[in-house]
Amino acid sequence: MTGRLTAKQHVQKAAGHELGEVFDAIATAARQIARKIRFAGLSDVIGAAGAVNVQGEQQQKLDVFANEILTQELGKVRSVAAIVSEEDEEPVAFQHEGAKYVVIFDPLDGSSNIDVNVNVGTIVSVQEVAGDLQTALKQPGSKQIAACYVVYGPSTVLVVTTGAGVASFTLDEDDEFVRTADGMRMPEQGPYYSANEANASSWPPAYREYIAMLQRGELGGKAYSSRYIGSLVADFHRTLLKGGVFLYPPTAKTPRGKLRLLYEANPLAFIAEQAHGAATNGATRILDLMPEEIHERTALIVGSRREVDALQKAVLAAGDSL
Ligand code: P6P
Repeated sequence: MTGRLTAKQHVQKAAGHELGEVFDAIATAARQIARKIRFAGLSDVIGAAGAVNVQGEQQQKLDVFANEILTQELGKVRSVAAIVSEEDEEPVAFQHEGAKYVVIFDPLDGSSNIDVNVNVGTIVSVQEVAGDLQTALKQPGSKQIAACYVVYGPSTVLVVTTGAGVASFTLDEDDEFVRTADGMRMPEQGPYYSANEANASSWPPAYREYIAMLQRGELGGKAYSSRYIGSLVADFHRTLLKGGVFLYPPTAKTPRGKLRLLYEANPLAFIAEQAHGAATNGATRILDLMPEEIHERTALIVGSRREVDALQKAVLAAGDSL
């Protein structure tokens, strides 16, 4: 042990015992997912599970594994009333009398990248269940109690906010998530923009003009490089550490955006804002969006405040908002 705080101890200190237990369950699940991914090539867990999930996407075997582990570990925590997963059509409620949290997650985002050994991740949002579950799931992201993601890469890193800043934890040789950064701040402006430019022809024009403006170095005289991994958690983690902007605009195929509001955009927007960054759907702050259904999609532009503010200004001026 390095004498550093663990994720559970950090969350307990920042937000109390009950939430500490929730994050202990998430860390326990993440350890098992990380191990499964690390040795994926040696066992029969690569590739499709032969089923299609609620999103109509080919379920990968590791999606199923990650979903089962997170559901199992969170199901043991008395303060968790229910979970919502990208992999399940409906919420899964537990018989936990008086439980106050609903945990909403994408168990393994970007899992199709595992076959080529690219970073993938788990993304989690925690909301409070004051009344009934359906009401809790219609709260805006600004009501989140906590959020985190795990990026499974050369190292396994857990990044957490409980509303008092952003901390990161690295899985150590004792298989413990130990704190390696606290009070994380996204750089004011970054060197990278990150988007799938193959979709540019179907973006609203303001987005194309915005990228061209960055390429010309007209935002604060900054010359930009492009970085796109195609794994949301990896693209976000780089943006958090190095600054810049990640964009998934509306496209012809996904006019309401591709990414999911409840378990992708909201938790990452919460972490971004806690690190002095910003997140919008092009017209509205992500954390102000009022969800209508648990799997709804949104456009997502997230990153350093300077780039995100400039994008939202350009989209609103062009009247391109959704
Ligand atoms: P595209 C992965 O499938 C994912 O859900 C996110 O992790 C990623 O940001 C996005 O889709 C990539 O989408 O259309 O660029 O392949």
